[in-house]
Amino acid sequence: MIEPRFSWVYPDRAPLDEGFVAAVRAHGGSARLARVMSARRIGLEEVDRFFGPARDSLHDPGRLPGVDVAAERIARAHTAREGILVVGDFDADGLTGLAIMVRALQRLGIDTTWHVPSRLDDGHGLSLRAVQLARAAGRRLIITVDMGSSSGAEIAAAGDAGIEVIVTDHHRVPSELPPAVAVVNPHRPDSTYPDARLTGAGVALKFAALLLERMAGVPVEETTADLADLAMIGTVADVAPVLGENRGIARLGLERIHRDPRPGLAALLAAAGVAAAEVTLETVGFALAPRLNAAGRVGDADEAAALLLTDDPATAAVHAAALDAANLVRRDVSRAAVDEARAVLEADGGANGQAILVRGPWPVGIIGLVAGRLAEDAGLPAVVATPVGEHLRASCRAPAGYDLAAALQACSDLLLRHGGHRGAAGFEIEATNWPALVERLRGLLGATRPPDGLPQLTLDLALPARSVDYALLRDLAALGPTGPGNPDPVVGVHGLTVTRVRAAAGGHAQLTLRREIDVLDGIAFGRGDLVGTVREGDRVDVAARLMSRRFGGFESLQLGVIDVAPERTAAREPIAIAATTAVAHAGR
Ligand SMILES: [Mn+2]
Repeated sequence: MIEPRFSWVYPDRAPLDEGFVAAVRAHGGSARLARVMSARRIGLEEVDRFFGPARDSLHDPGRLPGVDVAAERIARAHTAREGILVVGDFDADGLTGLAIMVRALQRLGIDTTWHVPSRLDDGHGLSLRAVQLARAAGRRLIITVDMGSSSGAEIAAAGDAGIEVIVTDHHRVPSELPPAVAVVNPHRPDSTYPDARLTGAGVALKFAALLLERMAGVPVEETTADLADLAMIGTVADVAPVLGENRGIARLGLERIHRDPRPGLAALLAAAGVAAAEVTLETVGFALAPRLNAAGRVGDADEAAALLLTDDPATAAVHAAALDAANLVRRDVSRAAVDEARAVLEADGGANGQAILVRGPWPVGIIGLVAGRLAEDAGLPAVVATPVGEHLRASCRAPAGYDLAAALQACSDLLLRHGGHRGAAGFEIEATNWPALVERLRGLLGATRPPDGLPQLTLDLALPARSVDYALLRDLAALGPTGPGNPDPVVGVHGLTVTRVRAAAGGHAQLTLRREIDVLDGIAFGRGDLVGTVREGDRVDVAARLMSRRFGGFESLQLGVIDVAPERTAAREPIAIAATTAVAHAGR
């Protein structure tokens, strides 16, 4: 009996704008590609930039709010031979952004030191300890990276100590801007910057390029191409959508790392066993970002900053080995914590299909990872709390369809502070309020549970099996580089007959699927369960990513099968992909 694991969400069937399809076609793209682009909100005005060289996707850094005042203040520091302290967040976005800023200032000949606050002792934002460090070192100017918009109190304290602060950040700004010399942040209410999806490292990249142009005549394009590898890592690590300017940064970053990986990244890639020439955004996500983050989670984030700042291969190798070791510890500690959390949950009587809420003595640096794992495995929201000082700190993760930020907002009377998004959030709470929170949050999250209880899977295209071929794979490759917010398209392939299904090593399943006269090969990663539920002769639809398989010198299409459903025969009707094409049919 075939039971789909996901609730499939079909693409919009409304006809596309003819002008948009024509513009995509003018660049060699198809109507099917136009359909996917449109679903990702790539508009007509963006089509030329989308297909053009990567630099076309980058906007003028002079349009970022606050840059003029900030650049003037730094120029003054330069003239007066003042030193500057750069403070960056301890995650991969903050660390790569810090490396960009420090490298730019050093290239200008400015005496620059840096500091990374501790996740455990300081938390996010500009810490008072950082202000004290600046004071002790006689620094009169601090530049923040990937933080600071909400650090009004600390910035005021710096001011009292005669230290000025320039904020560069991409987090939401509070209703009152902090008392900084300048706040460079595309989310400022008065910002006219065209694309607010930049991360902390992205903002640092733009500002660094502007500084080097204004103060040293280095073309913006040169700085951007040189430091885009670092901004690309921050972008992927912060799960910012790889669309618009971020996609331009990702393209330039990949070019940079393929062409000439800087020593720190080369060493980290070697430790991960990935060849620099083979780096994709996926390898950035699973090989580079976790190793850079590991230091801040289970050790000292300075190690990661030092790695990104060295140009000496031998020094880089030492830092890379330390990060790799930290990553192994992080993995072990996370695994153990996931097991413990499951045991705690069992003892509490389980999640009862509502939401998982557990507390335990786990390192604060990994509770987000543990919550993510529990949420993914159970298909339910998960909240994992751990004591920090007098209070509990918690990380929350939820599958699509839930809204954690709204649920926490409704519990704000019980919380010390909270923040986040629909799928990921965090809070702090007095331990005495924990039982009340558990009860209320279970009720709130249980009530917003998606109707059929299945997680959603969004299809980018739904096509009859005969329309799915290697040409489609090549056609959709124009979307790349794929990554967060711009994933490999998922295609609903309709009307297939299973001719063979067998288990493959590692818990996977291999499928042979017949369409009219030939067959398509499928591999379903992590779906060993299909071997017991799918039978030869079954008529099915599959949801799959298109993959290229090299075999005997030939490239052929393979379906990366995500889900299998019984064929839908009802309500067959054409999908209007565009007014000028009426070829595709698909069941719904
Ligand atoms: Mn960030």
